[in-house]
Amino acid sequence: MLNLILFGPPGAGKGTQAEYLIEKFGLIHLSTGDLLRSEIAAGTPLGLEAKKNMDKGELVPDEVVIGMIKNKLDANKQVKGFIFDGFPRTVEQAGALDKLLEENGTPVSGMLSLEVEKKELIARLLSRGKTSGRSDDQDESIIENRIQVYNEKTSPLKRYYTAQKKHFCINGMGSVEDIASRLETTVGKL
Ligand code: B4P
Repeated sequence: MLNLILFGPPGAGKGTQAEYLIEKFGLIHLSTGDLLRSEIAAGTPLGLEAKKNMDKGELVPDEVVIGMIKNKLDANKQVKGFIFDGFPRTVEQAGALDKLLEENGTPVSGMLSLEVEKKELIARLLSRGKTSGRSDDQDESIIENRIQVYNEKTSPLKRYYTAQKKHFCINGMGSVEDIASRLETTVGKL
């Protein structure tokens, strides 16, 4: 099984590149951001609670996202693999993912970290904010907070996966096609 983690700060291109990787490698896409947004759209208690964190650019509590991922793994047993997009985002989430995948007998294959300059991240998110309707993409101070939360809580995961020899840096600047081709080359070596 191929289990890929697509990693990077907000606006690095995780969701964008996931679409290419799913098609190329036939993987199941698990985006915690998308799962949370569909809970919000459905007006569930989980979604209403998560929205409070998301609107401020803060992370949703670990137990909420870990529970969502567990449900999805349980519902997809006979598959080629998964692409985890935006998960894990904390060391606690990474530990939980290792445990869940261990129970399934299929470890993380690699963590692909998209590296993008901060100025470019802000420009991409503000641009998406004009059409997406996402409140967390429309206000520069919320975007700044998301980047700060990434630097403090999520970026330490690079060390976590480096210790497992699973961390791969990918240049996330340039055209979507060029970045997709860099990712494909790296995944081909796993
Ligand atoms: P996410 O949905 O994961 O959103 P994101 O970080 O903004 O990344 P996304 O994948 O959507 O965007 P992309 O970079 O592809 O998270 C949203 C919120 O949900 C979080 O802030 C948090 O509150 C919560 N959450 C989610 N997961 C969580 C977890 N595990 N734990 C706790 N909380 C969690 O694209 C951005 C824009 O750039 C797009 O418009 C795209 O078209 C553009 N773009 C992409 N590549 C480009 C390129 N090469 N050139 C130019 N533009 C490009």
